[in-house]
Amino acid sequence: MKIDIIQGDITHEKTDAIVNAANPALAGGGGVDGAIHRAAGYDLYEECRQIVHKTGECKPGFAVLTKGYNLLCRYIIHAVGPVWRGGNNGEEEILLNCYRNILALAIETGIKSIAIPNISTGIYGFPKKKAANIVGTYFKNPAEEQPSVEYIRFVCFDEENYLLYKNEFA
Ligand code: AR6
Repeated sequence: MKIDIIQGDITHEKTDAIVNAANPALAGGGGVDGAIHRAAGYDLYEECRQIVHKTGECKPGFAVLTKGYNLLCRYIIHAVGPVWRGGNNGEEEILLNCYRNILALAIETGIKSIAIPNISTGIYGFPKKKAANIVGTYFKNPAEEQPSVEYIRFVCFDEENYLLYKNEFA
C-alpha cells in the first residue's frame, strides 16, 4: 500500500474515493463536509437523506458510501469521527474505528485508491498530534485488512496537520 501526504483541498482529488468528515445526520455542514457537498452538488444531499431515512443516522466510528456526483472521484466514503470531550469518552477508539471502517468499506467496494482528510481535527476538536499518531500507527500496520487498497493519499488542509503527518510517516 503506497502512502502519500499532501497539503491541499480534498475536493480536487482524483482517487477512486475521497473520505468526508461527516456528521451522524449526513446533513452537510462546515469544514471539509461543506466543501464536499458544495462541490458534489445537490444529488449528494439527496442520496445522504435517503440513506438516513432507510438505515438511520451514522454512528461515530462508522462510515457509509455514496456516489461522487460532480466530484472527480467515483465514490465518497462519509465517516463520522468523535467529538473531542476531553479524551475519557472513547474518543481515541472511535477515531481508530473510523479508519478501520473506511478501509473495510473500500475493500468491500473494490476501491483501489482513497484520499483521506484529518477526521475530527477541525470542528470536532480532536487534538491534531494525537490524531496523527493514531492514523500513523494504524496505517503503518493495518493488520487484518492487508489490502486490496493500493494507494492512500492523506490530504491535509492546514500546515500543522501536514507537518504532523510528514513526521508521523517519516
Ligand atoms: N480539504 C481537506 N481538508 C479540509 C478541507 C478541504 N477542503 N476543509 C477543511 N479541512 P472538519 P471534523 C480539514 O471541521 O473536525 C462539519 O460541520 C480541516 O482543516 O471539516 O471531523 C461536519 O458536518 C481539519 O483538519 O471536520 C461535522 O458536523 C479536517 O478537515 C463536523 O464538521 C477536519 O475538520 C465534523 O468535524
